[in-house]
Amino acid sequence: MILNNLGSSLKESLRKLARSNKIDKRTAEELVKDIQRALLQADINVKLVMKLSNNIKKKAIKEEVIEGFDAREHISRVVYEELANILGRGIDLELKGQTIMMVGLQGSGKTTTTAKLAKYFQRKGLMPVVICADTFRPGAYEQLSQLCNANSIPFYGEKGNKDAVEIVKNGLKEKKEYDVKIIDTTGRHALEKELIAEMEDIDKALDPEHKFLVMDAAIGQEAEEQARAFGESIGITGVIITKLDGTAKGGGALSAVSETDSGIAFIGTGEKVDDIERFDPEGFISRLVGMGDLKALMERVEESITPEDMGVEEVLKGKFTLKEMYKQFQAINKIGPLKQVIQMIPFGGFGVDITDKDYNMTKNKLERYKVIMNSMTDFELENPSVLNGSRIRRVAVGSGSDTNEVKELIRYYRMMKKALGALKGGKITGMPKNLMKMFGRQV
Ligand SMILES: Nc1nc2c(ncn2[C@@H]2O[C@H](COP(=O)(O)OP(=O)(O)O)[C@@H](O)[C@H]2O)c(=O)[nH]1
Ligand SMILES: [Mg+2]
Repeated sequence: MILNNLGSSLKESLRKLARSNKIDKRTAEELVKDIQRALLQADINVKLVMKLSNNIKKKAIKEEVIEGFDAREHISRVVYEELANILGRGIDLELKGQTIMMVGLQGSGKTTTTAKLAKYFQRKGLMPVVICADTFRPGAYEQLSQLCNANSIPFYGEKGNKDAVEIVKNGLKEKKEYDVKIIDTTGRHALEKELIAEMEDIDKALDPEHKFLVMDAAIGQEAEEQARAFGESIGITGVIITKLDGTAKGGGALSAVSETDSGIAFIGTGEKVDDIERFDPEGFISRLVGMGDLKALMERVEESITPEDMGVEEVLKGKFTLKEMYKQFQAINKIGPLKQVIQMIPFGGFGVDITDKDYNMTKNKLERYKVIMNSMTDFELENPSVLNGSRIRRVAVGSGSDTNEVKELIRYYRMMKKALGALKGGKITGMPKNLMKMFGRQV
């Protein structure tokens, strides 16, 4: 998917830049060409690519490289800002009672995503109910009610009733006690007048807090027209891109976001109800340009393992010793597919692009680190700063490793501690501190 392909080519282009303090015109032009190729291959809209590359070129050459940063960091920031302009800011989705209307063409993944969203809210401790307002597609009622039954999601529908607006009104009355109401609507094969008219009627009857446009990652360039049509008729508060697990490049759908006055709310990454992720453009782009995405990791971690597993309470109190890190290493295995998790961590010395070979190495590394920590005393685990040369030598011998590896572990620990410190202070994007500074953030 786009994340992998576009990500690795962007990273490759950026890697070509020497670690110098100057960017000459020719280097900038070559880089922009590489980036253009990567974006076009990912199916990003041509107009957007041209606009973006012009801006990158202008800014990369014109703007001074900020003191203390090298050319690569400078250009990363410019690329980051320009991509952020396309993808929009992330959308706020408050965890409270609300009504959400799902729209999109037939086959885009509306019904599946409706169930996924309900599940998402359940995981967050809310009580969602799903209402089936698709009266057009044969079997729509059965599909959604079965999906809901199989996943313990409360459901409302009226089999045989062709009046979608009436069903929605009845459903809202009948299911008053639920806090999040998610309405799955009809789709068509193409944009048709009837479809738009029905969406407008439901929109009026519902007055929903959110209107999510569901788009298939494989859609390509017609995404733009679709997004514009839905945007103009009912207004879109967020886009959900589905099937990003497949081979689709996703660039069409991504480009279409700039046609709606919104951003990407979620991405769908599989057929199962749990295969949905909240989308965070900052994190996404950070990953594209080769920085880790600690925020997405944190969200995942929050959902799949208990706070005790991660020693969250201690960390929030400002306590993060090797003991807490040890706990976290053990917990990481529980969040499984480790590979996915690791890709989101700014793993510093571990390298950002993870191939299967690297991944095994990294997994082994975590195991090695655990062995090393097992050779430390409780006092050392609780007070890592006491680990001086002689202690390090003792630990190295005791764990059958060498002092460099022990030092590497300590460096990793310090990096994590720093990252968690930033987390405590509020926003975290997984960006190194100096980059956050470049993006004008308070650090
Ligand atoms: N691989 C994959 N398949 C998906 C995803 N979302 C939906 N689908 C599949 O896409 C097909 C159409 O989905 P459906 O929800 O019925 O689309 P609707 O017509 O818009 O309601 C179904 O076979 C789903 O299983 C996704 O994120 N990944
Ligand atoms: Mg459907």
